Amino acid sequence: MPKSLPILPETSRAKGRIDFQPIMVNEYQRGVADELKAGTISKADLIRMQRDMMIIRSFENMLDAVKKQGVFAGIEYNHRGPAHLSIGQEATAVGQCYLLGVDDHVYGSHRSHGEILAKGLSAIAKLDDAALKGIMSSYFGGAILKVVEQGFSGTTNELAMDFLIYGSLAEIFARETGINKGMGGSMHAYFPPFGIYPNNAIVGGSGDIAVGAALFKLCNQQKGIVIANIGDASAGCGPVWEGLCFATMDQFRQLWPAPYNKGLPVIINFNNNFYGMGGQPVGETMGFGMLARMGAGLNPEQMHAERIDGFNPLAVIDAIRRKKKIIEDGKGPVLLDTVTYRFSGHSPSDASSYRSKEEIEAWQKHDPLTCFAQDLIKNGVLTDADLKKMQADIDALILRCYKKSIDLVISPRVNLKVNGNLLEQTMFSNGKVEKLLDRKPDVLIPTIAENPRSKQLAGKARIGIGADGKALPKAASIQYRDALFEAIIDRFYTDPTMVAYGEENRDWGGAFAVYRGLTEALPYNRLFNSPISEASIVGTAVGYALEGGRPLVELMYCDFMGRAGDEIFNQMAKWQSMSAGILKMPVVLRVSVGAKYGAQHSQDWTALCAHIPGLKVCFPATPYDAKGLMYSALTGTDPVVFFESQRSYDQVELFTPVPEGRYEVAFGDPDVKKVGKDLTILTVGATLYRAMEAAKQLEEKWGISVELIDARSIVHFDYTKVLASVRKTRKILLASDACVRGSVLQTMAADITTMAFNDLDAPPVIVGARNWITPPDELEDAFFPFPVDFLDAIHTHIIPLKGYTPARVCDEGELVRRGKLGV
Ligand SMILES: Cc1ncc(C[n+]2csc(CCOP(=O)(O)OP(=O)(O)O)c2C)c(N)n1
Ligand SMILES: [Mg+2]
Repeated sequence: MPKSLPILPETSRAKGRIDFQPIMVNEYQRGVADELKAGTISKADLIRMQRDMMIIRSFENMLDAVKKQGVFAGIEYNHRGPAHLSIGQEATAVGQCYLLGVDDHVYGSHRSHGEILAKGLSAIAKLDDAALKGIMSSYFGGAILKVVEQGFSGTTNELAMDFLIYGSLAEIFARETGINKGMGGSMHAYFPPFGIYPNNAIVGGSGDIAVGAALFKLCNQQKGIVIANIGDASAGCGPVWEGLCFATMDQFRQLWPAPYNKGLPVIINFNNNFYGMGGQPVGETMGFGMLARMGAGLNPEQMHAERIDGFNPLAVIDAIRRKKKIIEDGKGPVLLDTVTYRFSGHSPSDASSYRSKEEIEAWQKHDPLTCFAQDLIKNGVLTDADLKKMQADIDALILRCYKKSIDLVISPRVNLKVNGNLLEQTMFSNGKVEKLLDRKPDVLIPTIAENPRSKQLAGKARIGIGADGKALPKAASIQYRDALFEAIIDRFYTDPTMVAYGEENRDWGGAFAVYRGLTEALPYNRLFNSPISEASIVGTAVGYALEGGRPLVELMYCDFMGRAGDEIFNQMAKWQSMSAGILKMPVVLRVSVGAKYGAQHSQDWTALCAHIPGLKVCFPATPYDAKGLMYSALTGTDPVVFFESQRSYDQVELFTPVPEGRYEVAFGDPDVKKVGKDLTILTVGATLYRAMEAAKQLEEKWGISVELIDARSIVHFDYTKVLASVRKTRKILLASDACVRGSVLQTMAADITTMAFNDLDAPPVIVGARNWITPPDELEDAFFPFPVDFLDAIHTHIIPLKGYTPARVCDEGELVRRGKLGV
């Protein structure tokens, strides 16, 4: 879309051909002798790599025994949770981590115990004693350290290994002394001080999150690279492809200004063990033949894709060394197809019905642990006796950690049955932060006041009602979209980490002109168009936030939320609590609710978001509330789904003048828009204005005084004002544009009934959209709630309105009929 990139028919229509480059397959064919001769890896490091692979193998053998037999080393334990083991895959993890520092971040999958240990052991080998002590003593106030110190004698480095092994095992066993207090568990554990970032139980989940992590590093000039470790079968997941598309966007190098004009520092690494659970990508569920081929279609560099031998740790080191250089030269991203094999089943209950014994045995003959050990012995790096001693030390380490981690006194579980428990504290972090890094924000216009849009707004009234009490012309007053703009631009000038992206965010000015004026003010590295990839818009935002930044992303229509379902519901919502509050998720997701474009562009899905624990959800209806809530969202530390109605973008303020400067509207605080005494109407979103019209008719025609409350936010929601109102009026109607069945209004009505049953003269009544598809705009009055629907419901269920005949029947018989038909 940028005018600097003209699309010309002469070039677009010219005859030509696309030539692909060869993709290397297992190019590395060297061994220990070659590396020693070249002096690339020291003997001590070679020995450590063998040790680390053996630690991972012993750790997982122990878990395998616990899961299958309920006993390890003669000590019984029943582990109820999952254990997806990677026995056989150790060399891929250890080789990958050899060159990585703590600033290099790895994201993983459901099968990442080995990757956690490999990254941790690599970090421990690189950090000095002071750094290790600092990490261990500050992490959860030294709680894990206290356990591992007990009865321990050895070096700090060895203590750190106990810390890592015990902390990981305690995490898998759901103990408070685990690295995520047991809230992450086997599939979601992480430990940021060692550069171990979220492992994800959603197959391919890291495929877009890691791209967002790399975006953070690029946009904020942070050190290190990011690696996504995902399985071969995840190559079929939409979000993985979306992550790849996002990662390879031309704009990074073509449009972004220096020093940001570099490829994303990310390696998408497929740990290719040739199976999903039982399905086989090659020959059955995919068609790529070799996974590395995928890189060929993504950008002219083919993502520097390569197949490498993950059964040889040296081959993996060689690849990471070369690919890191490519990334440091600004030429990322990279795709790797790392060949490996799991001897273990997908999970302990897997009977390997999909593969033969002979196949497993053939791979076992190539077992990296024995093959690498033999190579080390052959080259005089290790002796058999060294190897035996190494195994004995590892056995003692694993047993020590096992005994401590199953002991409920040493390793208790979190008590979730008391008020203020861990999850009550970590579902939301409720922080307030003006800026997330101390850098100067990149802007193109020195001050907000000089922005052309700000100048234009400076001449407008701050409320849409003139001194004479009459409505001003719409253009004379600040509108809802302007109020959002004011909050957003303010944050851009304060928080250097803030970035905004989504579809048509830049030159277009945002789909609904909220961002008009931002294009002039912000360089590409802070405001850009994304691919039409809703999953990666949200998924990358999750990664960006996990790394410490503040993304403001947008879904053009609420209806597109399904495309980003996992990213919103499983990723954005859950990582704060799954990390026991270590990491924050300050993602603000703007979602526009349509009204005019029919069935797939006009749905209010607040209920979906409110249903998922961990998301803050708001739906302001007025410019004042929109600006104040946006300011709260963009200074908070929690994930927010910010609903905006397309009915509202040109709405002027009718209640409270919109201040020019900063102010907050707190989440959870509904607003009494009009005081009344006979009936409470509680609205969510743009329905407020139709409720106002209904209230006017009720007062003028029937003398019923309505108290009008705008929910403003849905999660949180403080019922205090609503209950006080209901205790006064003894009647309440709840209204929104969402389909009634399963809506947030149902929850609110049920809660109000529970809390104020004795104070009510009638049941709380809900007026919403019908449980239909949204019909064309021309028929909207049959579907969305309009004033007449309020009157019908009030007359039928709350107070008979003298002389009133309902326009549409909505009595018990009708509700039963609709229920039976599911409409
Ligand atoms: C989105 C999603 N779909 C399905 C599953 C169930 N599942 C768990 S692991 C797995 C196979 C994944 O295969 P691959 O990506 O190759 O990783 P591997 O298990 O081989 O490490 C499946 C289907 C899931 N966890 N998430
Ligand atoms: Mg696999």
